Amino acid sequence: MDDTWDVDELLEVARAVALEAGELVRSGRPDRVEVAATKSSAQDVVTEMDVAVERLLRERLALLRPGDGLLGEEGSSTASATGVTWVVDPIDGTVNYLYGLPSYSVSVAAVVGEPDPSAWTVLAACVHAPADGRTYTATAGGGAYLEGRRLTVNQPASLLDSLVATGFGYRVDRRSGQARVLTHVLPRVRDIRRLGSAALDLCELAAGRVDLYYERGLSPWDLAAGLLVATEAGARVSGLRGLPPGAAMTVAGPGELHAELCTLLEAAGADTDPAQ
Ligand code: LIP
Repeated sequence: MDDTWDVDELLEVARAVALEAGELVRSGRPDRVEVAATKSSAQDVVTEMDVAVERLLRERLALLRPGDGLLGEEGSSTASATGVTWVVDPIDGTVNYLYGLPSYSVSVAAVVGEPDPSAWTVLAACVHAPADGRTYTATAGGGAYLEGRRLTVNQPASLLDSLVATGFGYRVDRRSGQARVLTHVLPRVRDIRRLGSAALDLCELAAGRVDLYYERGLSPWDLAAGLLVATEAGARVSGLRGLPPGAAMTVAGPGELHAELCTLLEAAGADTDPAQ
């Protein structure tokens, strides 16, 4: 691992800002969360809290790491003068947050290189779940942890024994294609779980609470921190057809089963949308 960067210092910054943001998310949640805006569809919602948390992350990171870049789900985009860029999702699992379901997280990662899954190296990551206080962390080459417990992915005997997490997009055409792919996957696995936060899906994989994960349509901020946590817990994380993980497809899991799931998804054309 390149020792140019102090990954432990980057992790401490990631943890500090994720926990502070998580406290704002938790303590500031109104009884009735209002939708402030929508994005790719009327169901792709942004709350006032998403915007407020990204503002807090932007302000804190500018103070703690002057000159670093920033890429955030709610519009933050600052070029890096230091080589490090922070890739943040203020609330990953916004619909769960809107409904008061616990599976949502603050996701913070420090990367070097372009802040794109095809070009970046993720150096440090923190995924914090405000609803129950779980905090997942990882550094490049330093392992993945849930609080003080080192994480290792499960090694299920077969795909049919595997509990598989996935997620769905917000556009109707994308969702109909994902439903078709599900008909190929569901009969061949133990069961499916749709938790609603990609960052937490990847962390649950790292913790052995699901065996595999796949999803089409992830943005860099959905993926960055969970990618490092899962990788440092021993997961292989990729796209399909030899490509890196990213918007087309992200597949994560232990070696052979990861490859078996990729083969199944490639045969099902899971990295494409139905023709309009
Ligand atoms: C969410 C992703 C999740 C996906 C959801 C949603 P958001 O991100 O983390 O994997 O299935 O549809 O996109 O929009 O809540 O930050």
